[in-house]
Amino acid sequence: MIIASNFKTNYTRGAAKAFIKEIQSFISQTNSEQQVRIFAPFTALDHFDEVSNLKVGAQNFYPVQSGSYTGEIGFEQLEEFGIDTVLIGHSERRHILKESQNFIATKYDFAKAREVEIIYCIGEPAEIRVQGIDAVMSYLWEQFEGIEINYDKLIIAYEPVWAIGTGLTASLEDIEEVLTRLREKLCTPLLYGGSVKVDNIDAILHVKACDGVLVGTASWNEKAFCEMIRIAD
Ligand code: G2H
Repeated sequence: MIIASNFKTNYTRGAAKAFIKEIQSFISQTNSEQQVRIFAPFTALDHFDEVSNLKVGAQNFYPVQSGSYTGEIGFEQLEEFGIDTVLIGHSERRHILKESQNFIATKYDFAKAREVEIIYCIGEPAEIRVQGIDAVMSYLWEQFEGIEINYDKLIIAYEPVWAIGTGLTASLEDIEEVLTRLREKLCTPLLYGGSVKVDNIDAILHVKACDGVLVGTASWNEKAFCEMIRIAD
């Protein structure tokens, strides 16, 4: 299973590095076989000890190696720390930061050309969800516009927008229905994200076609995140 934590705009450099170290030692001590990802803030990126099934990733990047894009982080700056997994298409970047599908596709092409792992996020807002599964699926497929899905390092995270950071989790039936429909066309790992927590992770990981989770809020606590990895084991 893939168990990923998205720190979003949280953690100081020191706190994030301490978190990563604690998760590394938990994985080593327990010999966990889960594929763990931690999407830390840029300020916490560093050279971390190698733990084979744990990768520290970037939540974002600007699709250039380097250049004049004030305030942005280019790929050269990620490569310095050996970052080889990135998040693209997260709903907070689509909706709050106003990233267009066109720009998201440009970022995707750029990361794919650099052969890094991509966790590509998709998800529908509440007003689409109430229209039923067909409306949800056509909304989700639109979020693949410009995305070359035949990529062996692609992971999809289905994160309904109305479930993100709200404490509202999609029902197991809804998650299964969406993931099963995605599975018909995609042979890449499929994750669920949106208010995953210690109490519901086991049931979610047992959903058909679910290959893991992307966790925000509930993972911002070392003990809780370790517990989620343990439950997945
Ligand atoms: C969805 C998720 C992590 P949360 O954004 O990507 O966050 O678990 O807080 O809903």
